Amino acid sequence: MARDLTIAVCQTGPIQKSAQRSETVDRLVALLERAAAAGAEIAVFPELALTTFFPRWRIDDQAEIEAFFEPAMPGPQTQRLYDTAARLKIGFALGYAELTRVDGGRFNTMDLVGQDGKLVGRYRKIHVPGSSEPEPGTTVHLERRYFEPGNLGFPVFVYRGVRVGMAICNDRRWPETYRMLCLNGAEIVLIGYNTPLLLDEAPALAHLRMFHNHLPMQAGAYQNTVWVAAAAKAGVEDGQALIGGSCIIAPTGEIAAQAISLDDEVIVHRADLDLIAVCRKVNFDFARYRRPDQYRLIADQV
Ligand code: CDT
Repeated sequence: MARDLTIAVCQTGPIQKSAQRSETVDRLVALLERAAAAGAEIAVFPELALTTFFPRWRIDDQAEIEAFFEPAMPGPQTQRLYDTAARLKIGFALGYAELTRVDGGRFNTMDLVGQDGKLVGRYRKIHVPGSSEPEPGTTVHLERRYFEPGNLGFPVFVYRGVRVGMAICNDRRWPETYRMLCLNGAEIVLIGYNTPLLLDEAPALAHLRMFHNHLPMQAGAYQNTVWVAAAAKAGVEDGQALIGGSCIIAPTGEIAAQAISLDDEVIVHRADLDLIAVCRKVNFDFARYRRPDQYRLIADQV
């Protein structure tokens, strides 16, 4: 029997610092409703989809920092999104800043929520980029000030019978992300990102920002025979331009659907999961051809 899953990517436009959480959740609910109306069975939202991308600032005030974090998911402000998922029977993956209840850990996290509005699984960003203090000549990007590196590995969860993994922004540039997820059996990788259009440290690469967005995701999809669905937070957010280019990529490496705006936008594609086996047979039959005994350095050397 043919297997498929209809995926929606819910790109958002900028979420300014001045936006109330309730306004932002309104936007996410509207996107989820549009995704469901278009026949999607699962949706992916951006990284840190509930707030502005606050690591662009050095903040010292702990109360101000904590206001960007979610101590519980769902919480009073986000419950409506989960209720919408259950009502419309569409699950979603949502990026947010997680404050752990027990020990106050802080992670850049993405949760996968099921068609019943209940948590299916959690991923915490492994490749946390930037620094903990501003560095001269470099775009301020202080994720390492606010987030610990993820400690949950690269888990894969069963969603409506489909094996789904997640990755967050900078993770998408690393081949290890896709290989780990796919060795764990992923058939679909859901990604959220916030990517500045311009980097002070590399003006010569400015024209390549979108190419370098799609290149690793297309390569990751192709080399691991997996579907990739990636949602950007796009547009000018608190004075910083973020790239869009949200997309759905087939295991062939082809872009099957792509956003055309820098605003709230939904793109949808029916992912043919049988294509994975076809692509795997052509070039990437892991069980038959991979040579892990020859790859030791990949795991042993940074
Ligand atoms: N959010 C995130 O991971 N952004 C990074 C830019 C880092 S610039 C220091 C990215 O890879 O898009």
